[in-house]
Amino acid sequence: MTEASEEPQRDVHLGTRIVRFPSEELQKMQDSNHFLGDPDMLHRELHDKGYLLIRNFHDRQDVIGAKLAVLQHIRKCGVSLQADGWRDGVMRKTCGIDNVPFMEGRNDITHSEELKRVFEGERPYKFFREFLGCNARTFDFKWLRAVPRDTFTGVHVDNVYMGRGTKHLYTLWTPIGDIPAEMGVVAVCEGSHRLPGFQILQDTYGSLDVETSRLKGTGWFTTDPFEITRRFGGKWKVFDFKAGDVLIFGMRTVHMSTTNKTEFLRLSCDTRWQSADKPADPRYIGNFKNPDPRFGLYGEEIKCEEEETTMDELRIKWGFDEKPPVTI
Ligand SMILES: O=C(O)CCC(=O)C(=O)O
Ligand SMILES: [Fe+2]
Repeated sequence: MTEASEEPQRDVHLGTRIVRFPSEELQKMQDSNHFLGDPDMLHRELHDKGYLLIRNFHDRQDVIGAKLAVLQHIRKCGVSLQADGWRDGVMRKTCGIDNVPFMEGRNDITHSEELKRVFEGERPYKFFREFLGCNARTFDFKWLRAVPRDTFTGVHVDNVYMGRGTKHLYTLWTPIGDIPAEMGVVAVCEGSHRLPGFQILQDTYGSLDVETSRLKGTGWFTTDPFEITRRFGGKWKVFDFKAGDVLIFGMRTVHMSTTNKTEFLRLSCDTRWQSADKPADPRYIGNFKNPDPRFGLYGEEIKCEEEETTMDELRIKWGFDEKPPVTI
């Protein structure tokens, strides 16, 4: 019996698709905890699959402490949370992307004691020191996210946003709380960083710098996960995360997020890690200016001005001009 048939299936919203999980189309990630302490095997796993799922990477209580701090901050900032139930992150009915605070960059909440204990704590430093075989550094910039209902991150590779330093840069995605697939987790396309079928995507979209190319919009290649598997191959994978679990992947792994279909605000933070002695993308270390919401989720509403370009135009230039299929 396959694993897919042992577990009850649910509907998970993945971009423009509704997919049964677990199923052939959306499989469950396997963790790599058995390789902890063996950097060579961890590198081999990351090379084979394009991601490492590590359970209990952070201290669970520390992550729960960080969750409370973020929710308190959000509550202070406005009206996205219900007066009762805010401690669980229950959203008001009216809560949407426009009334959750933008928390990316370096600010009072990203660098609060509660969050630093997790995101710049001894555990990630120790992991990356061993994994990299040298001192590790993390960007000062933190991508702290509060994601409301019906919202998701589209398909992308991180290289398009942060490719100006070492290519050996790693994303550490940390769910802040228990986050099942229905609430908005990162979905990775296994094999997308190295399979020959993805070469054309990696040589075009994957090698883009969204700022130098003056791209307007999200920086996402598509919102349809199956456009990726149909054109290039790979397998979409997700997981029901518990507080403390993390996902690690490199700059060329194609990923997106599932849609938050719950009443709870989805909290997570992506941090970046690399060797301390390799060049770091200067936009995210030291004294950077905190960003305006520009790319990702917040890029959706932005209008295009002259000499700027859109993903639709670039897709035509790269030969991906067929319109994405109408879905659902
Ligand atoms: O949390 C999300 O919605 C997206 C996360 C992501 O793209 C990343 O960690 O690189
Ligand atoms: Fe990403």
